[in-house]
Amino acid sequence: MFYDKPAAQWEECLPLGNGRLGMMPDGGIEEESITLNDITLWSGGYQDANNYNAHRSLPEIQQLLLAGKNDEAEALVNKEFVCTGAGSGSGNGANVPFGCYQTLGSLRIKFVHGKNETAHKQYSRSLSLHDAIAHASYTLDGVTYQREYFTSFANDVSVIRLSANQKNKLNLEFTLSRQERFTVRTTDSLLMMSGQLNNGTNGLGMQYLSVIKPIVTEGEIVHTDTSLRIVNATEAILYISAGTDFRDSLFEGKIYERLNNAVRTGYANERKAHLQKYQKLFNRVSLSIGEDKVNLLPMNERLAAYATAPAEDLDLPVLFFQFGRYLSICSTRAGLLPPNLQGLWANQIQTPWNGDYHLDVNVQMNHWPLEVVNLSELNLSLVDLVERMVPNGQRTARAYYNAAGWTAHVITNVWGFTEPGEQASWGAANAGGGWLCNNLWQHYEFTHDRSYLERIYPVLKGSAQFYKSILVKEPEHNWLVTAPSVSPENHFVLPNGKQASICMGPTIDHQITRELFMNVIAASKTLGLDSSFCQELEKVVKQLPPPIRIANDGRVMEWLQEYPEVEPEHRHISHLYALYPASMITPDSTAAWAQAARKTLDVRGDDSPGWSKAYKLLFWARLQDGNRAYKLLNELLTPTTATHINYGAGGGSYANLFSAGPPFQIDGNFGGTAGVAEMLLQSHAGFIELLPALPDAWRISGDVKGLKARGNFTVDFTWKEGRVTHYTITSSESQKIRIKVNGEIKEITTTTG
Ligand code: FUC
Repeated sequence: MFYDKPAAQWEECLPLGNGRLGMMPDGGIEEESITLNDITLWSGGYQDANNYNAHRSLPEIQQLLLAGKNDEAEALVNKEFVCTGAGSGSGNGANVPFGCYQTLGSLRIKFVHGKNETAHKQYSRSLSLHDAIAHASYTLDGVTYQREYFTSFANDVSVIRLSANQKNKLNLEFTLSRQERFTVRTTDSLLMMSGQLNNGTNGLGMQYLSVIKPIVTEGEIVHTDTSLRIVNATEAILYISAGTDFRDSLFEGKIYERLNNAVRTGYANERKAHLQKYQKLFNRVSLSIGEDKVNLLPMNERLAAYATAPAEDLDLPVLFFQFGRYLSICSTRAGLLPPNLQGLWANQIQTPWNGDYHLDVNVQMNHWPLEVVNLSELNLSLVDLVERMVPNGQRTARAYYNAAGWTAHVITNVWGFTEPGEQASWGAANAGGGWLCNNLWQHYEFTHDRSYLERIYPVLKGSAQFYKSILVKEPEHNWLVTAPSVSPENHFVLPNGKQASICMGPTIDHQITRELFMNVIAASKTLGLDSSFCQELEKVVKQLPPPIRIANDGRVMEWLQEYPEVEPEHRHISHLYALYPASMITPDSTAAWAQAARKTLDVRGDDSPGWSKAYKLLFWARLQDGNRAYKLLNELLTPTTATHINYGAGGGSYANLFSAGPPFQIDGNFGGTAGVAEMLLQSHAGFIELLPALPDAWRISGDVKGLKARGNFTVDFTWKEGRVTHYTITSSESQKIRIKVNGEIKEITTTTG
């Protein structure tokens, strides 16, 4: 990714990250601003926002729903069935107990250049996905200045190397700051910023510390009270170490330890160790489509050119795909936290929607590519997060539904929030817990790791216990359904003309319930556990509504009733959960359902926020319509600079390839990456299929190595003129499997490796 100017907006800065620390330099010439992040830095704190009386109003809410009085039920939900306190603070929760993911602050570097020339020459700024290293360089007054930045996967610090190609020409001053809650200190050779965020109760929330140590060649370091100056040097290396006390009271010592380790290791060795660790993950997958061409256009211009002639730049979708893999590697690691709404990168105190974990598609989408793009272990931070939610989820299940097991609604944070949100229309969705279980299950489907299945089984079982104990019989068909719930964030018109969201049995809930129960049954058989519980689940599955019901107009029904919709083009398409991420619909085995899904998508339309476009791309890939999937992918790559919230439309990509809702939301990147993989390889229908949704524009030729299929198979293949010309399926032990290649299903024996 290459640019010929410094970033004009934050969404043009190049993101670096090592799964914990993030850094986004803007490449400024006279002054550089670098946003710093730590994935754990959250305001707010642990709280119990359960309304323990809520279950008392459950019978009345359910009676109102059974009587078709959804509006009255909704009023009661708003009164009794929401969290106590401020909840998410309407998405602005930085100073309430829910909290907000926040920027760690900015590193500002002011450069003092020579006095003769003011205009720079030969500016360039770039990010290498292959190395996870960014560069900037320019010539001024006859001196070429270079900057190299990386967040090291080795000693877990960020590193910036600044240099001049003439002796003693490097003069600069740097400082650390934040919009609030910070103190800066210096010693002879260290710059430190520390502070404590608001926990929303007594103010004494999470503590953080950042420390920078410069090492200079031929020059000296001078300190002021709040900054360090580097005078007449030729090279300076800034080592930046940072952390928080999130689940770690000994954090300060570790910050200095990492800093000292990196300084001792030295720049060249740190860089080398960084490359080795990063590339171990990144190099697992290679993809090329058409002939490899070197594209020398700066990214802003390249995106603009792509928008008018996508077929001329077949490498851009490949870059976008690999960029998504890069962002996953950079924004999470096993044992830490999953990527949030902005992954790891935030430049505000009040990040949009608190930069939280939204459970009605967003955090799940963040993890959709991981298995197929061969980054399986990066799913484990989500597993940790979910396990830590369970204790509060059990309290929530009891408080609101008097139910066994655990549940979660629409939002969670690093503090284990599982209560409904503060408003019924979006906050009372029941799908959150079950949908998370789908992610946990996918990791098992791809890896077949039995000890992992043993680990997650109690979480899946607890969620199944919850759904089993809350289902009620609806009167028309005697199906067992959830009540109250909502179809995520959507609303409808009642016969009395009023609008409502609260309902009984939204389609997504019973699709999730069915899938979860089937997974728990399969898991219990594999592990030889709980046979009587499974028999009970088997009985309940038979009483659930069918996964897909088709309305009179040929679309998939989103609710139990054919309510008129308030917003037919609504961004959420939750009732197609059965198509993706579940695998209840395939164009061959359930053709009528597939047709209803197509109709549903056509009426919804394609324009929407980035994540919704990515979801539609995945749906069309599952429907094996490569050209429509490609259209959505290209729309996801539409250049934009807009940063205001647009719920309905306008998804695209910023110049740094971050996905725009708008605003910046990383799920569009991850969903897009999953979408490209799904166009090339699918494995959910009982066999591995190569090129299930290849668009005409990509027929020419291609080569992919290292993708993963369910059952722990590694898949490599090449194609020419739309036909697979060579393939290898590798597994640890030789196995017979079914594979669909060039339209034909056959049995093959895998290669061992
Ligand atoms: C869901 C979406 C919004 C936004 C928010 C973070 O609520 O409906 O578009 O993505 O998450």
